[in-house]
Amino acid sequence: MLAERIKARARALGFALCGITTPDPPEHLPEYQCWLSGGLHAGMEYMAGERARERRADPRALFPDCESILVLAANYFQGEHPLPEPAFLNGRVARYAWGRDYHDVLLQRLKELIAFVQTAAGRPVQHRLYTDTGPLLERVLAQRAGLGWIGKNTMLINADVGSWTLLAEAMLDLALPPDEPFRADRCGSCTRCLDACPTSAILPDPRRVDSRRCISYLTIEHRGALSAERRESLGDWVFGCDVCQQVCPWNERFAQPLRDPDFSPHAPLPHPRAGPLLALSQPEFSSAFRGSALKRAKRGGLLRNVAVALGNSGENAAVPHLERALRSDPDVVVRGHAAWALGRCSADTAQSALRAARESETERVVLQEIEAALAAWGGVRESASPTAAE
Ligand code: B12
Ligand code: SF4
Ligand code: SF4
Repeated sequence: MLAERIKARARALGFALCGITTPDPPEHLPEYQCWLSGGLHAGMEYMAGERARERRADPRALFPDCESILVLAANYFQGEHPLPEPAFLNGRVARYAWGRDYHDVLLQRLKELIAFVQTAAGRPVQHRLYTDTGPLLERVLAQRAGLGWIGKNTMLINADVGSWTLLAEAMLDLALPPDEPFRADRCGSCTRCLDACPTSAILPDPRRVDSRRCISYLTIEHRGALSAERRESLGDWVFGCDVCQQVCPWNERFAQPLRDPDFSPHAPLPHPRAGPLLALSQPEFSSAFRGSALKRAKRGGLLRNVAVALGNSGENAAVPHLERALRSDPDVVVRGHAAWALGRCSADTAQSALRAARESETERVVLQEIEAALAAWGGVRESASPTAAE
């Protein structure tokens, strides 16, 4: 049967899961509307416009001749790669970004799958291919194609594979028999992800993530300065966040480490050294992260996050890296966040670096950060001093 042959080919191409669904409107559209009306999309305006809503409401608005949708999931789990010691000098990066940029990897696999579909169907098959690249509610389509359920952390979870998966779709003008939707909810009474989320970004009913609080959004999508409260919430994450998946029992029990070279960590990943990261020029950044998902944060965003992670460590060994960034980084946001971070290190050198920068800095926003950091430094200093503690 054609559908079975296509699924077998998808598995051979490195997709762990493949299901088929119709292009009918998604039944979980109200949850998306609720997410938007609460402002939970934060600054992602591309999720909220009228055209964006219309297209997500009806996949046929994207491709009127669509007869069926192949929904695929690729497993990117690579096993554990603990942070090397001293851990604070390394940035923590979400697993999905350790290897090659999945948009490139999965699009290539989709194209190879389409070549097979056309040969097997014996005719040209019109198609549209997506992997996080179009206005589709991908997880809802995956659940409807039988790939798994949407967990309380809003991830698509499969009982055999877990949730370390990335989704992709091929819309076809070829009729294929749809799979049964996955109706069960295997989360049961578990609340581990809700309890572990460092920023309480997961809202339970209906299942939604408040992007304004989510570390993944803040480190990857948010441009410009972060508020002081948000900076503290990032901990040591410099790109994305995996906490709500790390704690999920379905990943603990069933995630199978994969030897897929496309998703294997490429240097300087999985845990790049914070010092060298904070010193990257624009050309060095472009060259280090060419073909990597990290380039989405852009140089300014990634270096801002690294400065924040070093500030959150409060470690004095971070001072020389932060001092250099405050003195000479061309990006105002990076300099401002480096100043904030220095305000959280108790060494005298942190204070001297802030005072010296106050003399030479010309940008008002950075000067404000320096003043605030000097004020904060006094408090950090007192709480770090043994005399003050007595
Ligand atoms: C915007 C976006 C984000 C935003 C918002 C995330 C969110 N949860 O809404 C931010 C930047 C925070 C983000 C973070 C991440 N993302 Co993202 N993101 C997207 C994107 C582009 C759109 C998601 C969306 O439409 N959100 C709006 C909400 C309302 O829709 P939804 O999440 O699909 O939720 C639906 C269900 O919850 C459903 N629903 C609600 N209640 C119920 C109840 C039942 C019973 C059922 C069946 C359904 C249901 O209704 C909603 C739709 O109406 C998709 C790609 C795509 N086009 O779908 C990737 C995508 C969801 N992201 C992905 C990944 C990998 C991540 C991260 C893990 C990356 C990281 N490590 O940092 C984190 C995970 C954070 C999290 N817990 O969600 C993968 C998820 C793969 C998977 N196995 O689920 C996707 C599918 C990209 C891809 N092609 O693989 N992401
Ligand atoms: S990705 Fe991190 S911050 Fe976002 S919902 Fe999951 S645990 Fe919370
Ligand atoms: S941690 Fe528990 S509640 Fe959260 S998604 Fe996994 S099984 Fe569901």
